[in-house]
Amino acid sequence: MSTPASRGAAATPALRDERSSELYRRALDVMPGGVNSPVRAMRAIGRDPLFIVRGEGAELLDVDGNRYVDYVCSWGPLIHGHAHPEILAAVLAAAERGTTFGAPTEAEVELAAEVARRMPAVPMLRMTSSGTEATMSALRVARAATGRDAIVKFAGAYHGHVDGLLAQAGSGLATQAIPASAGVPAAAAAATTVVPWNDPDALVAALRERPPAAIVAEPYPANMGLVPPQPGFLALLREQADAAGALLVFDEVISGFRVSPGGAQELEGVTPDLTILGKVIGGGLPAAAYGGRRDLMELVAPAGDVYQAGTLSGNPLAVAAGLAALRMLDEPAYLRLATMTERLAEDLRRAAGMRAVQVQHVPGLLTVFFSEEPVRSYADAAACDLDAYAAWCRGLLARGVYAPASQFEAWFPSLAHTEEQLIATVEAAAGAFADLAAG
Ligand code: KE4
Repeated sequence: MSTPASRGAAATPALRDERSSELYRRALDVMPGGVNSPVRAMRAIGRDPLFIVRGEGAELLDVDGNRYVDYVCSWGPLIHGHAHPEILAAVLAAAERGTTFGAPTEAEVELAAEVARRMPAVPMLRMTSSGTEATMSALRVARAATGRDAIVKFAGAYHGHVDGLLAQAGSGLATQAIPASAGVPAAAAAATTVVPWNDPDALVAALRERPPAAIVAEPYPANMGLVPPQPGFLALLREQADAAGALLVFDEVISGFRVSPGGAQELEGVTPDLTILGKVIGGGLPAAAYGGRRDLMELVAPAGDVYQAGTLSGNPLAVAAGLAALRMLDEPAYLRLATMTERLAEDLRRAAGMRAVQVQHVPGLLTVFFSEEPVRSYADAAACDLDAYAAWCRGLLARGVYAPASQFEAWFPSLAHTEEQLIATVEAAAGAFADLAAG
């Protein structure tokens, strides 16, 4: 299937987007910013959003007939690409039996058992419909278990739009954060301490000043772009959480089931007390979960007195899709995804030529930072050449490659990406870099 990208590094072709523009005008009249989630608006790369009509494997087709090799893949769920036949068949078979019951099903038990088999630190879980819900609930468990209110999070990490976590560091080294969004109560933000990622001294100081209920971290942060932990930093989180009497919560909504069968906690050999999961666990349908130590999860209603509920939690269609997705993720699949990611990262770095970029990657995730130096924190990521990234992204779109419309996101290669599409991607990247060089 040819894409504009397969035409290589030709001068930036114009992107036809009349239908998208017309739909966007209508959407602006009925939805805030014309979208149902901010990043889709593509404001960070200085263009209007593209309206998608279908996905096929690793490709997207938009309403103007443009075809793209997709590296957003719905921001992570689509590790098998779009409309995978085995996932579709599982969802259709479940749908024929009804779409939701508000009652337990055998498949939910099977999914929880599959997660427990992959993640020994998650012998018990509760499903939700979004990562935000899962994070909010996990922190409620941590607060109930410790009797503390404070939470430590890292600058640049995103755990969903939980009030208290939409917070940014206060002035100086003040532990009490301030709201990072309108509408967040100051008191909610004040219960959060925001610490720079990969900064051991700041972490130790913050824990000493205000021992928290929990430290919450993406073990492989992918919401400031992909900024892996420095060697030993995750082990330090475990050690410092124990020393402070706090829980360690790993948000593996992105890394879970993607970077390895048991997520980042398996690759890094660091065991959290609670784990947050999402995206791949739903196979492309709305599903997420939080889970962990049995003594903690037994605190959750109706077993315990931490209340949490959800009309569509463990929805049969999402569970069917999630089970189908996980069952196809065997060792050869993970090896293939890791090898593909490493090669794509190398080829993108080479395509940049004289342009200073840092291509940071872990299995199944990568980010091209427009930076002279390695990116080890949110401050480093924010110092990247955001305008150049935006222009490069527009050049990729014009050449048939749909990359994340923000320097602060990761690319999500999938098992559906073919050799031809990877080659076309690198050709398109070279062309977009050449445009930048030509000014
Ligand atoms: P949801 O509430 O969007 O299902 O999950 C929130 C969440 C939690 N934890 C991590 C590590 C996450 O990355 C996310 C959501 N990821 C973003 C993209 N980086 C979703 C895209 C969007 O917001 O539209």
